[in-house]
This record gives sequence, structure tokens and C-alpha cells, in this order.
Amino acid sequence: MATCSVPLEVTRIAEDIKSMRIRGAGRIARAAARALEIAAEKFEGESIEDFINYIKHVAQILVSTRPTAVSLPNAVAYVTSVIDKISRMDNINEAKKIIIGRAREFIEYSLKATDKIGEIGSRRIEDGDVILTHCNSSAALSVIIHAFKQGKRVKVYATETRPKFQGHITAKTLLREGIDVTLIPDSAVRLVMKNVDKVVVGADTIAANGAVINKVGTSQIALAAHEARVRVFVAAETYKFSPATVVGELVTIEERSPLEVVDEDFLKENKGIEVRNPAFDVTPPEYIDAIITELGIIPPQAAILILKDMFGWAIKDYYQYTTIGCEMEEI
Ligand code: RUB
Repeated sequence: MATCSVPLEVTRIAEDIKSMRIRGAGRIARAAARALEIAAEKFEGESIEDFINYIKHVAQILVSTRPTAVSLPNAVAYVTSVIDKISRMDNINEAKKIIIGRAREFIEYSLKATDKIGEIGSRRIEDGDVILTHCNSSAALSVIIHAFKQGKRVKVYATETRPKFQGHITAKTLLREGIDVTLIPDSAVRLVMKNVDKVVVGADTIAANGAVINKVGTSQIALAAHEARVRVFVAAETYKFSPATVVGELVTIEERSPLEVVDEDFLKENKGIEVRNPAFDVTPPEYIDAIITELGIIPPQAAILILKDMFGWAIKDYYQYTTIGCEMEEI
């Protein structure tokens, strides 16, 4: 099988996703769509067959960057789902336009969806609410910021989110918006939970049974909220629902380098200590009150309805173009 050469900008996007310079499930999905758009724009050949192989190759590179957020393969599958149509065409420029158009459509949909989630979710936030959020989720922030802009005086606890401290981004964003924000260590969640009215977090993937996969620590927060009878809301666009989980696939939890947790000296000096760095965890549906999507608020148990609505029952065919094609390239 031929290995196609990939534009530098596309390789850079893939590297940025892998190294987390681009992070957060929504941003990752939009960056992947943008990479496919660039790839199509930069294709210089004349053959439709070569173009399709090249797009499949780029799709494969993008999907292999991070394993957990389903928004990534969903975005790639959305853009590449026109490949069958393209294979029956003979005009390369028309074929390129179709991929480019599809990628732009995804990006536009994604940005509008995050905004719509804010609009819908903010109706569940009351004046004076104390909200706890974890990591850095654009969808969760959209809910909080919309509520604040409606004049609701909210106060937010943002967890640090070790080891990468995405909570700092959240706290700084809220400060910029003029929202009262307190940064806390992850381990202080149960202590402050007695003062919290609502937990609002994002999601990387939602399984068919309504389980939510989000930044590691989310499930502990949900557990502490459950104990304190605090409601837990998950803000997530519909492309964060995983069609593969309908046919029994499990969600891969990304394990990142121990060097994000401790430094090299620590590892060298303490050879017997295993250091693990799982990036996500699974919160069972029982600990989630509602999922706020751009289509409306649903109980987690209704996740399957969203999936059926989006993909019908032809779910197993959805990823066909993200797993075949040219050889994979190490980035
Ligand atoms: C980010 C994370 C976010 C979700 C949702 O993890 O877990 O809560 O991706 O974010 P990482 P958004 O920093 O490892 O990518 O709502 O912005 O899609």
C-alpha cells in the first residue's frame, strides 16, 4: 500500500493534538476537520483514487493522535463520509470542494453547538448558584458564562486539574468574564462540596448507556456530589456520543507519560515506584442528573436515542474510512 505525503500544516495539527497544545474534545474535533480541509486544499494530483487514498491516510493520522475523545473520530468520519460519493466522480476539483465544504460545515456546526449548549444549559442555573467545574471544558464554560451574562450572580470553584493544570485556563477565562472564581486543589472537592449547588463539567465521550468519560477526577467529583445531593450536569455536543459503544466497543482511557506527574530525577532515584498517568475516567450514568446537548437536555439513559437519531442503526459502518487506507505514519 502506498504511503501518501502529508502537508506540514496537517502534520503539525496532528502533533499539536498529540502533545495537547490543542486540547479539549471540541477543539480537537474542529482541528481535525480543519486539517482535512487543509489536506484537501493542498492536494496536487489529478486522480480521484489517489485523492481518496490520501484523505484516508490523513484521516488515519488524525484519529491515531489521542484515543479517548470520540469527537475526534466522529469529526473525521463526518468529513470522510462523502468518500463513496466522491469515488463516483471524475472532477478532482469538485471532489476537493466536497471535502472542504464538509469540513467547514462541521466546524461551523461545532461552534454553534457550543453556544446553543450555553443557551440551553444556562436555564438550569439560578441566581446565586455556586458551581463546581473540573478541567477546561468550552461547553461547560458556555453554560456558566451564558448564565452570568443573563445577570445571574454565580460563583465558581475551578479545580486545578492535575497534572496538566487545565483548571488554570478555566479560572483565567472566568476571571476575564468578571465571574467570581476560586481555584482549588483537586483533593479539596469533597471539602467544598457542602457549599456547591451544581456541578457542571464537559465530556470527551458519552457511551450508549449514558456513562460519561471526561478528565480524570470527574467520577470522584460526581461521587462526592452524589453523597452531598448536589446535581451533576454534563455539557456535551452530540458528536461526543460514541456510536462504537452501541456495538460493544469499550472506550480506551488514554495513559500519558509519567513525566507529566513527576520529573525524570524522581523516576531515576526511585526505580521501584510505578507512576501512572491516566488522563480520563468513567462516571456511571447513576451519578449524572442530565446531559446538556445542543438539541436539548436529556437524562443520561437517553444517550442511545441521540445515537440512534444521529446514526440510525447503520452504526457499525460509521468509521469505515478512519480504519482503512494508507499505512500509518508515526508522528
Ligand atoms: C479535556 C477534558 C474536557 C473535555 C470537554 O481533556 O476532559 O473536559 O474534553 O471539553 P484534555 P470541551 O485537556 O486532556 O484534552 O467542552 O472543550 O470539548
